Amino acid sequence: MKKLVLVMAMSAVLLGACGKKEEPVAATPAASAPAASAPAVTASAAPTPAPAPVANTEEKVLNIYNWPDYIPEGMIASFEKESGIKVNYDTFETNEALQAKLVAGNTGYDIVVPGTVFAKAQIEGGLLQPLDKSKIPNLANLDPAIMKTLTKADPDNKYLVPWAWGFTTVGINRTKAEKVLAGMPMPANAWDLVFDPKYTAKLKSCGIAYLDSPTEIIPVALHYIGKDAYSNNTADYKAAADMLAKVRKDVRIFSSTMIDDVAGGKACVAVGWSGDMNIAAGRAKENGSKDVIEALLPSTGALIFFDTMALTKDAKHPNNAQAFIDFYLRADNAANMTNTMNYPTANKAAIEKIKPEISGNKTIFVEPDYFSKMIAPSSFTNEAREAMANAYNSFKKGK
Ligand code: SPD
Repeated sequence: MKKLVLVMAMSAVLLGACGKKEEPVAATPAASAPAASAPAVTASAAPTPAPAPVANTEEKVLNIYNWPDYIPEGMIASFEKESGIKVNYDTFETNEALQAKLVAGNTGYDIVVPGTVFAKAQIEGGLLQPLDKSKIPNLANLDPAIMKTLTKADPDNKYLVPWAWGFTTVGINRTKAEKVLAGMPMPANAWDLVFDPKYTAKLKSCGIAYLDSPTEIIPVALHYIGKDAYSNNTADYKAAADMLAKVRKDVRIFSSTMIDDVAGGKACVAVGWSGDMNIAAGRAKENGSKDVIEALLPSTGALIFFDTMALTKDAKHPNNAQAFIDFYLRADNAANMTNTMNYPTANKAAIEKIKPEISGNKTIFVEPDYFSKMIAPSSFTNEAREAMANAYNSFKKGK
């Protein structure tokens, strides 16, 4: 019961945070809403027999391209065993890398997992193909409130199925950071730890890590300086680059796979993803470290993201891909992802299967009060992406 209340509150708040500029959501799930576009049935029409199920004649292969550290061990093997489909599973580290593959074409992948901030343009650019929802009955397990937030990127929920969501934030090895701060109080706003030279000058000695991508670092930098994280104003990008230039010399690690850097003590503060910071905390413990590692909840908020499964426009195995999506959407599988990867699922049916230590972790299932501070995802125009890339490259080069 407590978990049901939790998911309802989460959905409501998430929607509030992410749907500020949108229409209010209908209270009924999409599945039970009247089908406005359904053809009218006339009294004289004979009942149409249900079509016979069509056999899946595709070769038994599926090619998936996902983020690293995002799938529970054994999940692919169990899908392969059950379906007889051989899965080739590769990973990419940034939305930019996935975008470049999709634009080049002939990716060879059937399922890709873009963040919604990129997926909107990918849908508009014809890089993805719509799903055949009749092949994915477990779509019914998804939280309608979250699906409504995804309509910002995918207006009719035709292309995207949520894999997980999370937020970009500050991670800390409190034990090591406090030591080098030597009595200097922790800032009220955790973003100061990674963006204010007063802190970075000290923390550099225990290691500062940043995600290695323009569209990860520039939006949080914009937010830190009080600008729209998804600004379309190129002057804002110059301001973000100026702020970042002041801390450049203190940043040691640029990586989008920083779990081991944080867990192993190479970085004591990081701009990273919530779930990865929680994985790092767990991994450090498993390795016998006594250091306290945490994902922080900055007082000014963090940036929410949604990562979503989609079919590439030239997927050779769409039926196998939809079979996998349906498998992933089973409550047990979605719960297993959240329980092991520390990212919340959008699968409402899975919520009651989430372990108490995960559902009770406020940096995974963020409390409603904090949600109101979260920055909702938006999308980038091509011009904004270019301005971001320029700002980021000059920052990284130190010029
Ligand atoms: N280890 C899984 C990381 C998933 C990160 N996706 C983040 C996209 C943020 N824009």
